[in-house]
Amino acid sequence: MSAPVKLAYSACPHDCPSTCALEVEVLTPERIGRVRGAKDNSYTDGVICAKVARYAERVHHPDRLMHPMIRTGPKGSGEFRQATWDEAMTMAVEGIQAADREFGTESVWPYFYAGTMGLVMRDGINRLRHSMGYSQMHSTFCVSMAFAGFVVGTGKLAGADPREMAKSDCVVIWGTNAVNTQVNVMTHAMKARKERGAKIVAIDVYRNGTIDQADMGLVLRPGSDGALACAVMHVLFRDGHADREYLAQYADDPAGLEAHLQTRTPEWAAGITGLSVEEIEAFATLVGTTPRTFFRLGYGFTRGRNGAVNMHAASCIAAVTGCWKHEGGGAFHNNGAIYNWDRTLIEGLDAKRRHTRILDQSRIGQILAGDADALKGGPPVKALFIQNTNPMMVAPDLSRVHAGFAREDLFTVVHEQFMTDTAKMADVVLPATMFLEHTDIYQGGGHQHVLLGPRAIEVPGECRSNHDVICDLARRLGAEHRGFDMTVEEIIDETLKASGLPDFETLKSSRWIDVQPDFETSHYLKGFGHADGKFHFKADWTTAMPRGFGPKGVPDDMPTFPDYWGREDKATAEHPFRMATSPARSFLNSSFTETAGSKKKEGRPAVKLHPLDAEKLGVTNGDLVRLSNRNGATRIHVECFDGVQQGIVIVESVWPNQAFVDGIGINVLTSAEPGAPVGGGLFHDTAVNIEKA
Ligand SMILES: Nc1nc2c(c(=O)[nH]1)N[C@H]1C(S)=C(S)[C@@H](COP(=O)(O)OP(=O)(O)OC[C@H]3O[C@@H](n4cnc5c(=O)[nH]c(N)nc54)[C@H](O)[C@@H]3O)O[C@H]1N2
Ligand SMILES: Nc1nc2c(c(=O)[nH]1)N[C@H]1C(S)=C(S)[C@@H](COP(=O)(O)OP(=O)(O)OC[C@H]3O[C@@H](n4cnc5c(=O)[nH]c(N)nc54)[C@H](O)[C@@H]3O)O[C@H]1N2
Ligand code: SF4
Ligand SMILES: [Mo]
Repeated sequence: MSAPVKLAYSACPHDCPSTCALEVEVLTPERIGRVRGAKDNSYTDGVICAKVARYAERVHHPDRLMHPMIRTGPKGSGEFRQATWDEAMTMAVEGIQAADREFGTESVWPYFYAGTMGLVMRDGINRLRHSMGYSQMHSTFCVSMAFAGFVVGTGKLAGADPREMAKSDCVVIWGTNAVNTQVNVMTHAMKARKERGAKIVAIDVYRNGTIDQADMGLVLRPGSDGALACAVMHVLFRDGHADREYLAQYADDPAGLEAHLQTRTPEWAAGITGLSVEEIEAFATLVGTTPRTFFRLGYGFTRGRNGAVNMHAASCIAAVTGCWKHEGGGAFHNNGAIYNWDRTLIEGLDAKRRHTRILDQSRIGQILAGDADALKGGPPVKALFIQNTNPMMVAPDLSRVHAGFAREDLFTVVHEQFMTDTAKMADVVLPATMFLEHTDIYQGGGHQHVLLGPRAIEVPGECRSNHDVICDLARRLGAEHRGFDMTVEEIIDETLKASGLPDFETLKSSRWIDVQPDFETSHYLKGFGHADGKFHFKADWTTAMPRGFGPKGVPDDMPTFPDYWGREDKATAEHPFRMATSPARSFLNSSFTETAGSKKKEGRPAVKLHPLDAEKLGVTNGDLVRLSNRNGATRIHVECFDGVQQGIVIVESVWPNQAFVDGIGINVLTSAEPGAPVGGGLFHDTAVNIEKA
């Protein structure tokens, strides 16, 4: 018998609401084997996705960056030479200081997102930013519209315990392709089906893996969810399924809502959504007659111009039926507000300067192009320091982004695990550790655990963690904050205690802490999060945002009551198709596009096109077509697919630019217009023209 394999405990660091508790086989001090989900974590329940189960492929990838590099060829050429850390950091500091000297501190923009969700490694960059007075960043890639739309109704970014899905009689998976993006939603929903005969409803713009698993699949037009939600509520009031007693106690204006919905009939919604009246009636009757209905509201249906309105509208249904009263009922989007983190130390909030400008992450193309409005009237951005994100692939309006990164007068430092499309544009590239090579803490957005991910293996090559690089940069730049002199463990310990949680050692022995509030709080039975304790059918878009979400721009015609807000990028004669860029199963945003296992599963970029549309265009499977609109164009192969409505096309995933024939990815078509009311990426809201290439 061979020796028992050593197991390390960790947490998945990726930008996925599941934040799985992991068990990692440690084969040698440097090598891992299989990765599994922890069985004794009540949310993870022993299940993780396939791409992380094969994580050895990513940690031990032959292409991992191992040494600092300095660019020798033209920007983007990929020509670099190896350098020492000291040489690379000296150059980084000189570039940043040169920008600062000539154009002021705001010309330096530390830029990051959620490549790791570890609190120290993700957010520590803000400590450097604030202590130096560099430009701030408004995070809009992902959650801004979804959070705004949920919080405007409930008053709080929290909801029913997602594990309660297993006790539901109907689970509505709305605008999230959970089979691809957060497999644990399916674990709990499937338990309900197996044990209680629960019905699963999935609502999406194409027949994907989640719809395949559902008892009822609604495939509607992108951006039309507000119409569906209103028609459902119309039927609920009409047929006596509205819980009037609950509404009188818990909602702001049920009478006003009922009157408003008079004209929002299933016939009206059918015209907007492309669903049949029968489908809408059947869905409404199901949720109206099933007290324990759980609404699992995702991100996907908020990535459009009317996204926040659609989220609010969907969340209103749970208030109309009063399903919040029941175990296994209610709504859930994200649990951000159950964690009472004190972020002062990690983010250096005590050093924050109030008047420093805040730049929108999704508008990086405009910002680098010198657009005065995007720059908030301030100086140009002359130096970028990037961790945890790959904007050359994932940001909207890619042609501007590419042109911006190519600017000769822009100095760019990228700290990365791989030579990504963004790293290729850098002057200095620094090699980063992966989560198993450093220690951090994590919070589950889609559940209720704080988890510890302790370092499990040796650091390969000359890789350094984000914390180490930030602290070194701070020393060299003369940034002052006590956090720069602390170890990760010390920061975690102090942060846990300041946040009312057990200390580092306690977390280390328990691996995770379950911080789910009690049933009455989670179900808002003591009142919703607004000052009046009510659920708000009447949305006040000017106020309802979670802390720290910054700029608001509320258009005059943004609806107050839930509605269909016809703001989406509509099909026109010039751009007759509407495109969503839904996530692929084996990639996670721009991550895993480098691993062989994931690449093999995903093949190549393709546009899913209805067979009748393909016929009209005179194309078939495997043909190249050109997708174009005002922002740009790119060519892609056709995959005929009858799981979409005619006129709707799906391109799964953000691929590396070079995976496309023209060397530019799908976000060349995505608009960088900020979504209302707080900004946000419009990744699933793009009108395009398609022609045979
Ligand atoms: N077309 C289209 N575009 C989209 C989307 C879409 O659905 N369609 N989705 C959008 C959404 S929701 C998001 S969140 C964004 C995300 O897009 P990205 O920010 O690119 O997402 P990730 O793949 O999570 O991570 C980015 C990088 O972080 C690096 N990284 C991971 N851990 C560490 C670390 O510890 N240190 C350092 N220095 N680097 C690390 C990884 O190697 C990876 O290259 O994309 C957006 N873009
Ligand atoms: N495998 C995998 N897992 C991931 C990611 C990934 O890229 N790949 N990304 C991670 C990240 S950063 C995030 S934020 C989460 C996001 O996870 P989700 O909440 O699932 O959100 P999206 O991935 O944007 O899209 C989900 C679904 O919304 C659909 N959709 C698009 N427009 C509409 C619409 O108007 N109405 C409706 N009803 N549906 C619509 C899309 O077709 C897609 O199937 O997933 C995370 N997990
Ligand atoms: S499901 Fe999400 S959190 Fe869990 S292992 Fe996969 S990527 Fe990580
Ligand atoms: Mo995201």
